[in-house]
Amino acid sequence: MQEDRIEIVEGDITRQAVDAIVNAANTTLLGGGGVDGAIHRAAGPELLEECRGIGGCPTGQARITKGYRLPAKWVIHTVGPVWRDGNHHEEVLLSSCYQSCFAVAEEHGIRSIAFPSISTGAYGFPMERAARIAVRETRAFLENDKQFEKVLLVCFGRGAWEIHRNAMSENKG
Ligand code: AR6
Repeated sequence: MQEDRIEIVEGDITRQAVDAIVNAANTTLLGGGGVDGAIHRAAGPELLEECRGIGGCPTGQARITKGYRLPAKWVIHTVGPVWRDGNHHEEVLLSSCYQSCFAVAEEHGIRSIAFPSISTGAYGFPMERAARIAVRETRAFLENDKQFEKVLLVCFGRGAWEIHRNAMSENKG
């Protein structure tokens, strides 16, 4: 059952013991604040070294690196859209982030993955809308997938957790 494979958890994504964690990066892939900063600090300097060799990533796409000192074996870096007014392809681009991460994960035989709430911090995407997209894309992917055991949507704080729980129940039908 696909619903059993989705978990909404409150916590720090750098502590998740899954095959891959997703980083909400920027197009340079050279680090930043928020979850990106936390992942680079926890993974150690080798992560930045590997990222330098990639040469960036366009918005809506994803790139994979090793996880180095993280509990996770892999980091999948994706670049969410900056929220402007909702009329600049923000929703399509955010959906594309989730789709790209799942595609990369599948190619690497990954069976468990943890996502942060991409674009909802520095990039200003309204979290209710972002959570609906995260839930919708995860369900759509799992519908046709047999390889994945677990998809975690990791929420930073109780408020974020509640928003994601609501998105899970409201979209069920
Ligand atoms: N674990 C899980 N979630 C976290 C953590 C954590 N340790 N830390 C923050 N969050 P943001 P963005 C949540 O700003 O909006 C960076 O500088 C946070 O509460 O990290 O995609 C990049 O380099 C929020 O809900 O990412 C880019 O320049 C969510 O993660 C830019 O920020 C995303 O917030 C990307 O902005």
